Amino acid sequence: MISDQDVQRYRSDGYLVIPDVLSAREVDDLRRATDDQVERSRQASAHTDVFDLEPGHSASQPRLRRIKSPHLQDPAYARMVRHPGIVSVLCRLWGPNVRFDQSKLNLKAAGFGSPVEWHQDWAFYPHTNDDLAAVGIMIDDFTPDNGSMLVIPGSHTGPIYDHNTNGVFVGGIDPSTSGIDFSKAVRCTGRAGSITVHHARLLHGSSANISGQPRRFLLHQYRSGDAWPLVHRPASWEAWTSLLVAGEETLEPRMTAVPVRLPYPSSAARLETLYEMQLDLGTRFFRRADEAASAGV
Ligand SMILES: O=C(O)CCC(=O)C(=O)O
Repeated sequence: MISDQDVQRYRSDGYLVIPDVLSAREVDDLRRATDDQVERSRQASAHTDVFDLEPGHSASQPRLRRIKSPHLQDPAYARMVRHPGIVSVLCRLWGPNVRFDQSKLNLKAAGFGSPVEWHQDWAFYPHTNDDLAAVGIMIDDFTPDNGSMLVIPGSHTGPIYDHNTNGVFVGGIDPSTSGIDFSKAVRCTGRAGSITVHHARLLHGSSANISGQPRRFLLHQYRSGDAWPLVHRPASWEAWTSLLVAGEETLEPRMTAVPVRLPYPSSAARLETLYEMQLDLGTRFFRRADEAASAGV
């Protein structure tokens, strides 16, 4: 459970890093499940419904960038969706009703893990209120060198930035025109088994991993039980209700005065992932691993 001070910090900074939420056993289970998925990815020669591949991926040298919806792939991931240590934090922030949305696992293998350009999750999935957050589970130690997530504290109370390039939603912010002060960025580091909680409107991104240590990050999106999506309507009422991880269902979404920018028009890479969409970003902030390695940083 988090303290009153943590709740205040979340309200003012828009994020928390909470140490040691998972047991060593749970971390081991996640590592084993992730190693299994990397083995399976040897069979993929292009992106699939489950795997997003790094450039240079091959059967002999698997380079997996993302596992999509990992909670549907292995019980070790599925157990994390309703993890009491995670759900209790969200109940403390929002009250008793909490709903899961989806999960992804971003792998940044030692030496070549891809960067994620600056963005706000809210730009992808605005709701009727902004009690939405992503919970990131550190499967490895997150160090200053291995591509751990960067956030801009307090940015969750600011504007929703333009995530379009050439008139198309690319899921990333052009750093050259945004006016954002990136010198304010803070790195979320911690031991394996720790979690991050970041508000859906918080600016965040992460650099390539050119260190010798892997960085695997299991990310869950959650929302308050009374937040209703303004885009991406639920497939069915039953599917929607099955996502509640705490509390009770409601037919009365809470509406608040929140800034919204719709994620349209869609890019051709929309059906792939964030990484593919962000390739269309006009100017990038982070160097790719190959560029960073050749620049010696
Ligand atoms: O993997 C990371 O460091 C950031 C991930 C992220 O922001 C995302 O996938 O939306």
